[in-house]
Amino acid sequence: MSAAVATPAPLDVERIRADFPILSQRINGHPLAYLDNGASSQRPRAVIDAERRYAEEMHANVHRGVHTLSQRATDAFEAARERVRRFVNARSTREIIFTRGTTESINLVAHSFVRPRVRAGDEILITHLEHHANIVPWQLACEATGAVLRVAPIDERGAVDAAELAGLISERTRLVAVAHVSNALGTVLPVRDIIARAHARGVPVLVDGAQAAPHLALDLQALDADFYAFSGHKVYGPDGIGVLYGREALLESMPPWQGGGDMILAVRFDGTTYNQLPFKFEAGTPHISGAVGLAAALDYVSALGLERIAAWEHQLLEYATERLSAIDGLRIIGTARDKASLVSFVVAGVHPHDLGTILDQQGIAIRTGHHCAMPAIERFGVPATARASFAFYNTRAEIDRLAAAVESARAMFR
Ligand code: 7TS
Repeated sequence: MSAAVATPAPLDVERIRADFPILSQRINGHPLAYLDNGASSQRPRAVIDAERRYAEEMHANVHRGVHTLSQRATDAFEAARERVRRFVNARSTREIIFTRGTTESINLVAHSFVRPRVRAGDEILITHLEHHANIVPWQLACEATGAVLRVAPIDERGAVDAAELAGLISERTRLVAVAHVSNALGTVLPVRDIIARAHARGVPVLVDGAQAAPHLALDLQALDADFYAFSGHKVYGPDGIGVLYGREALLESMPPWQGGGDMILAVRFDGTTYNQLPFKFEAGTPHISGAVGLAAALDYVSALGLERIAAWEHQLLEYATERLSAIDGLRIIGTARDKASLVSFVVAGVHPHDLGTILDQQGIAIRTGHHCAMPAIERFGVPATARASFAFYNTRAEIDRLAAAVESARAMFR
């Protein structure tokens, strides 16, 4: 009578690595240890092949030709939209808008949802750990309208308390916009709880899922988010393509933000009628091959299984945390209980940029700096950190190399 919680079979990481041509390179004479997946992850051959096959066999413009190639391209593009819908479990493809990435998705909401709705004195609520892409578009909207940006705090571990955040919701709050996973600290936010509390006050919620989509299984109907944004290049797909999910009723109520081809039904000088969803928000020729590549990437991660991916990445996180914490003078920035697979850290006496350069000489790629989340990093009294961010194709041996290289850098600066 044991409650059978099936443990997923572990990933065959060595076999998986063979799917990623770029990983077999040597960098500066060493095998590449690619630990910068938070910035951009690598593409499996299946994605590269899908993009190439599209270019070789299908390319033409979409939604506008009767000829065979245009029909093929349109079919491939719309099949990619359906693939995304399934990946996030949205109700309808009308809720899936292709964008250039998370940044553009959030800007779309700032322009078409927030700006027309807010008045001077209205509020937009974010958290202290947001990426600049989930800060600056709201600041611009506030400047244009007189609305006010409010910021929910993070604690000394880098965690966000949903009740504390909800306490900052007022009669004037028009939108809550929060990350699902912090790119600078690794914190997984209690987004389900935040959304439930915001909805109880009648406030819609945008979730920045850039760092979540590669690591967590998504079910947007269960999550009940009003908007959800992510990028292809962080989920093992191409750059220049991303997604905005929006609740259909909200998208219907929003004006377009860019004008041009494809987003119209009829254009006359005395007035233009807009196309239906999702095309209303996709002016101009889209990144068709990018969408096709993204669909292939979602096929790839879905075949591996998000549960198995999360299980392996969790092991990598625990191992990296253990190995790095054992280094004298190393301080991990971001120690929330619920974390995704990245570790931000500083080493006493070694500037993060020097560390990044020394590691690169040994073939180890990490990111250093403020990670486009300056307020989050400065909250911890440092101007910059080094960040190792892991994907399912990373290994414990790569973490051993990281730890050894950090040790040797520390010795150099002593
Ligand atoms: N939101 C979060 C949480 C992110 O991590 C990023 C990119 C973005 C938004 C913007 O995504 P984009 O695809 O539109 O650029 N984060 C990072 C990073 O951590 N290092 O480089 C880019």
